Amino acid sequence: MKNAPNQRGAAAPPDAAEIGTGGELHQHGGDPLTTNHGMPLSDNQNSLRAGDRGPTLLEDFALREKIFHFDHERIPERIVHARGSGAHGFFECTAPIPGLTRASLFQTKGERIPVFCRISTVAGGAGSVDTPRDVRGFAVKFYTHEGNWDLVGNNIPVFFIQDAMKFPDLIHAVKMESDRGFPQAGSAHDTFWDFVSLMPESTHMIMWAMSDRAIPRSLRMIEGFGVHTFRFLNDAGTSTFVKFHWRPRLGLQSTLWDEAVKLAGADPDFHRRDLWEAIDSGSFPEWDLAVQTFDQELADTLQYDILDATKLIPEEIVPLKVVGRMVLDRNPTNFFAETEQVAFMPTNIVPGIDFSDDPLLQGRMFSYLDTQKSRFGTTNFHQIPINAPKCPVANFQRDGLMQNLVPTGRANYEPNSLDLAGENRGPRPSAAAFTTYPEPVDGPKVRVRSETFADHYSQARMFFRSQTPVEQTHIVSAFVFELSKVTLPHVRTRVLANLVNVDAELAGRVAAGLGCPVPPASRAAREPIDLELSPSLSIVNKALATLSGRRVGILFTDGSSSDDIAKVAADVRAAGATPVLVAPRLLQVGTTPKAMDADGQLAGTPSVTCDAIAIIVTEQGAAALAADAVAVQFVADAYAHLKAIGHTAEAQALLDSAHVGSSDGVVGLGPDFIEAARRRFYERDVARGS
Ligand code: HDE
Repeated sequence: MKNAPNQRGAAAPPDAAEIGTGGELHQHGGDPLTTNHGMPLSDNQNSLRAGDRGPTLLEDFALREKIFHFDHERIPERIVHARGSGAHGFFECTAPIPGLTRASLFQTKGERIPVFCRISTVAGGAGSVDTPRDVRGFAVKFYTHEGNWDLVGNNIPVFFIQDAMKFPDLIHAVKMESDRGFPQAGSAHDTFWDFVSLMPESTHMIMWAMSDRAIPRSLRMIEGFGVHTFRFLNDAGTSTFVKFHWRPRLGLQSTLWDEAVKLAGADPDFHRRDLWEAIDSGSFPEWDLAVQTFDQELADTLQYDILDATKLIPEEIVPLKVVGRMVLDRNPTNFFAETEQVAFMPTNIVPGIDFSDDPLLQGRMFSYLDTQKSRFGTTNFHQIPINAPKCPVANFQRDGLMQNLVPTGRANYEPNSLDLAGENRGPRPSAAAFTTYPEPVDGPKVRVRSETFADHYSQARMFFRSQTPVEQTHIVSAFVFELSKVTLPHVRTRVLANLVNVDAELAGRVAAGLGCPVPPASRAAREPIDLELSPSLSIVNKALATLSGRRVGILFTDGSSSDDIAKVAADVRAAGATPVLVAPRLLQVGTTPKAMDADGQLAGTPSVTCDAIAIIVTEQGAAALAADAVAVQFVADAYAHLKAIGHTAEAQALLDSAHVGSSDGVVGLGPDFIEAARRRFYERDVARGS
């Protein structure tokens, strides 16, 4: 009889040969409940006590094991990027580039390899909300044939600082303040603005952080960037510089600040839920992976340094070439085992890809391995299934805390001559393996910042002036909001003095919003220049007209036509979106001819959770909803948040109560509504002059 590892047959005890390797967790219904050591337990409700009202006995090893394990369930959360959501998927090479790189994943058109992707906020703790104004981490682990390649990037193509030496200061400044323990997950406080105002190199990144990029609609609708310049190496060892870009197939989309704030209350897990539900329903998020490749000659023509992570190379100068796509098609089986325990490291690199001398990247190459030792307490974290490569691992590293492998043979050092020809001599280095690009290096050992890193304002200016007017207004509002929370006047003044170097009008508008004078420009290490604008940096310019992957709220109430509701829901589905039925009551709403259930009760499903709304009501229904503050807010918010509103003619009383004027995007139901729902109506924002 063969026994399953964690099961014991009631009859004859298994002999040693019959006991499996064991240890795997059986969760099948009806399996005997056991201790961690595999012993079946008869009672999971009561501790062992002396008499039914007596003290608990120290002997109760089952109670002690259970509580002991529970007490140690947490591992240290990530110092940064603690709050994240992950998913499995695949990367498919769509346009091989063997001339540029010998990396195995870019060789064969159509070849798919598994990936795990984790998208995160930066500043907040693991339990913080999903929608603060923050950078999003965008980390992908590619399980290639030649080891794991981790592309650990962000949704913004530049960074706050140029040198790893300043990273702990930056993070200390943005995280909750050390005496008071707040604010959580927010940059709108003294220490952050104090630090960045003293670090003019952060100005370009600050412009991005104040833009709508930092308040995304969905993790499925963000871009991703490797940020640093890397190298590709081909078979001949030729090096080409490369920057990596992820482009969402669903289009880039952000919320408005008011939406982000309301979402934080309506659904603190909005992004995590959105990603989970999309994958769960088979609507798999997808990104193109594109590269910008260039050589030293091109690098020499640029007015900034390609090793400076506070600079980007506009795609108008070096166009993007799509080389593959990533599809996330499977939710994690277990959040802790996978999303929490995944350990990304920029040093996880594969043959054909190499680092550049970017001083920020160089510092990261120490930090990630080091931090994993704190998080996992052992050097063996690479053996955890989510981190283990899906190709052979062969070396002489041995032992250590939580060693899960059982190496065979005598050879645990190299070279050895234990078994000259045979298996037992162990692995050897091979000439075809990873080799570092032999870049000549020469110079004195110094602690200096290169002169070529000195221009802190020109790209910030280029970014601001490349935005559409409505996006510029959002940036101004974000500065006003954040600086209004700063209590130290000299910090506000210093930020404004830096902004004058970016754009005098920007500084003037922010100062006007705060009600203070515009100070003289701060002294710039290098005078900013006017670079060519880059329209591709605007979200609005490249917004896709699509409903795909979006949510459309359908507000109805007693008396609404169930046929009309079904029709709009079908149209929404046909456009690739999810209809969300919202009513003042969850169940048995008195629609005709057939009563219907809602997906969400009105107060629990505000319109911020949707991308467009349809109002399907009778005159009576409209009158009832017009008297309901929650319904009025539902409609007013959809309008203020620039969303399409489709409605029955009878809905007018509700529209009037919500002060919805006649405007583009406020339409009847039918094809007009589906068409309108594909976009946001930025004209309303301009008209409002916010
Ligand atoms: Fe990170 N960063 N970082 N970072 N980073 C971490 O590693 C660090 C930087 C990024 O979903 C930590 O495992 C230093 C840039 C992402 O698990 C830590 C510096 C970019 C994630 C660390 C940087 C990133 C991290 C914390 C300056 C974009 C989350 C936990 C030299 C290109 C990955 C961990 C995940 C996580 C250090 C700057 C992206 C402490 C020292 C620039 C997406 O090792």
